[in-house]
Amino acid sequence: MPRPGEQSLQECTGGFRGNLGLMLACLAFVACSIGAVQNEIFVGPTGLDTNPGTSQKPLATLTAARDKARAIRCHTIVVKGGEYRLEDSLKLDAADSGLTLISAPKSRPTIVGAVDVPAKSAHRSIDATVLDRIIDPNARQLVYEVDLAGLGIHNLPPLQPRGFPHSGIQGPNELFQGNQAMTLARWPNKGYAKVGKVTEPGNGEHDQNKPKRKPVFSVGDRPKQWILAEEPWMYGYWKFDWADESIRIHRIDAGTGEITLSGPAVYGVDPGVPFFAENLLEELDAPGEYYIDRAKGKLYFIPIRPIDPKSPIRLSILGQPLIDVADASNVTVKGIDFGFSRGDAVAIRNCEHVRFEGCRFSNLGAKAASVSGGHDSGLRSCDISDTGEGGVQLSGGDRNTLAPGRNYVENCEFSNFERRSQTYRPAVWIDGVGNRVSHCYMHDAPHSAIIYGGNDHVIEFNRFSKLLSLTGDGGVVYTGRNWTARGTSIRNNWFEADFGQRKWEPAIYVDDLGSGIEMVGNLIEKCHWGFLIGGGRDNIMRDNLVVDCDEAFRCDARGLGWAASSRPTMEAGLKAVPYESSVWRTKYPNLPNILNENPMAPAGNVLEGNLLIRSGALLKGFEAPFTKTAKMSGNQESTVTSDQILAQIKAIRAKAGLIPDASRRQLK
Ligand SMILES: [Ca+2]
Repeated sequence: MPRPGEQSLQECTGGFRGNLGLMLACLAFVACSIGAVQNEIFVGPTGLDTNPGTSQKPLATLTAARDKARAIRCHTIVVKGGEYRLEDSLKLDAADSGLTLISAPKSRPTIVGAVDVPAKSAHRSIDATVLDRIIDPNARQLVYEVDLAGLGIHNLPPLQPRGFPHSGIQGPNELFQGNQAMTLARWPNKGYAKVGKVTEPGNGEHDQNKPKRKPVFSVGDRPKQWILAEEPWMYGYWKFDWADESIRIHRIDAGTGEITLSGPAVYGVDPGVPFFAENLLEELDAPGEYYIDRAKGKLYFIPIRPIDPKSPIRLSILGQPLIDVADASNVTVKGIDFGFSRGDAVAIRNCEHVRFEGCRFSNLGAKAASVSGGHDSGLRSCDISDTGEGGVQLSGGDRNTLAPGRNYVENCEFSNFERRSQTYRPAVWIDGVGNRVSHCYMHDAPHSAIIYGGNDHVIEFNRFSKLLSLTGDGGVVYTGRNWTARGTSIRNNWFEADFGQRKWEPAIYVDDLGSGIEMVGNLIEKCHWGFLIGGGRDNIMRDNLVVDCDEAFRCDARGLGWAASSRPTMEAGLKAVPYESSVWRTKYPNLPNILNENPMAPAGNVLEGNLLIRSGALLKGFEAPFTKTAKMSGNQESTVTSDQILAQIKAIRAKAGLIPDASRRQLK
């Protein structure tokens, strides 16, 4: 194995072609090496920032290592194993261009945004004013107490609302025992209770200009015991099974237990919908639950397993990204783990050729990464799991000029990436122009894997399984409601099995008049619907294999019926981009004249060479205006899997999903 410095030099000399920034960075590296003073800076949790930063005498903090790297113009920081606790983001910018942060051989350093809660600081609570509030008397003897204020921990912000309407948020202070996230004390402990009689549904988005009316409803007698709760919240699917939302409780009627929420849910509240209540000391009654009294600076919890220093208890604190890279080029971060933080692990903003490779991201309050602006930057061969608010937000590129971002997420595994908000927090959300998600494996989450807008992205060779497990009306790969979000290619993906609840869920969903999407060579197995095309235009479905699905294609003309009212939204989307400009006209010739046609009607769709195996009749799910205007040829239906088709299926499976490269092998 090359030493980190040698590896960096190889990468430098291999990448000279036409990149001045990289060339300068490499020249500085070579000069530094020739100078022979120090071509690697070492950092380790047991080091000292007054050390010289050698392997034997490493620095202690990443910030000191960055500053020293800048000062002596070296470009390799070797990060020794152990845990690095950050109180603020490690910020990298143009001054750090050319820098590589790499784990020391055979070690897995971890960068965290949490504080340790030492085992010796936790003791069984004997405070009767606390314990008597806990409803289950058997739980009272299980509760541990920690004086956070006494430990100097004061950064305890109030909870933020989460769910469908609240993107871009951070998690609360979360407690972890070992690698497991604990749960804000809640009722019921698992699953959901149901809303009873609704006295006032509240006004949602449809009359948002009127004074807000707070929802009022009954959920039975249990809330009568929450009267003393400091900051009770409810999380629910208040109207639809694709729109979750947490809302603070404003008032509980002591006599009836009736709940008044602090504000309306986005679509109002219906009787019978699922919810749970959380952040209640009264409901601290199960292993793994915790509660923080912010006013007193006290933490109460019931451990998942006996408290053991080998399985440390951590409280997430940092809301900002652990590493924030802005306006830099040719920065590589390799072989480092990130976790136990309230916000995103990583931000990559307006960068060129910045890459995180072979990193693990887990137990985060928000996302693994946000990649915005710049170009040719992203994540390669990383593992992302147990994140609160999705996996990666990926954008870049210019919708005015259609210049591509070429930012990417490749060869990454994503699982349980909607741990807190459960809808519309996909593994990757793609925006902008010309970005790519390839060779990823996305599985085990309640809603979509990929949601995209913008233009000309590539979604290829990915593998998907066990998605949309709790929610409805979503697709594994989803877009919609925009005539201009064209040019994305969804190709050669393997939709393995186990999607949704067999109600609504297609593998590929081009919702409400979405248009100009190319879907080619995908293998879709054991799904409810293979494709749902919501009445849009210029969509191409070619050479797909649909196996053992209830229906292969559902293609409607909703814009002529119930979705006709969305025309203003569609026209607003059209006017938001220069669709009549020469660059747009050249690329999307069907768009400039759209308003002179019948734009709400399907048109220009193509179905060619698709093969349906035990997936019903091709036209079963078509509406007439779609069928009439689509170009269809060479599609086949079959009940048997011939050897030739089996070989085709195996070939798609073999090429899709993760590639076990050197960085992935080190993750195992
Ligand atoms: Ca509970």
